Amino acid sequence: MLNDFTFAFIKPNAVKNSNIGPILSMINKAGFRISAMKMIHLTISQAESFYAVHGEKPFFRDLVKFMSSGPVVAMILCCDNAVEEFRKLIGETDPARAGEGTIRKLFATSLQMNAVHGSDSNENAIKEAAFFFSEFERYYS
Ligand code: IDP
Ligand code: MG
Repeated sequence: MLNDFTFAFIKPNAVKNSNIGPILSMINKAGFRISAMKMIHLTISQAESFYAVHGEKPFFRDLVKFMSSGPVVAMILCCDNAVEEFRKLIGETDPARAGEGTIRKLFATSLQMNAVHGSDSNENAIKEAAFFFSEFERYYS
């Protein structure tokens, strides 16, 4: 897909570890334009809504606790084939399996605290972007 976008956030562990700057630098160097960005501390109920698809998983409660433990930096990122390109840049969910030079390989502290989120489909990118941002907070498409 041309000129499309994905939704991403920098997770609380990477924010706490002062890795916002290095991660944004990698995102820009990889050719993404930042169309929207904000720092936000999710409530437990907001984290539950965002990860509702994982509601039945054994790691759900801990994930929600982690995701509401501190602020995240939420973003809408634009480039051609954005969803797929961003998933390549961040690497596998489990940092032990993530490729060398990927964001998760470099900045994850565990499987749960894997530094960044990236949408897994165009449909979810649209939903997740709308969860965090209004139309007035977006500057490119
Ligand atoms: P993704 O973030 O690569 O799309 P998902 O399977 O959608 O991976 O899982 C969402 C998030 O839940 C992961 O990024 C990670 O933070 C956490 N997670 C996934 N699987 C596990 C697990 O087995 N144990 C603990 N946390 C997990
Ligand atoms: Mg996912």
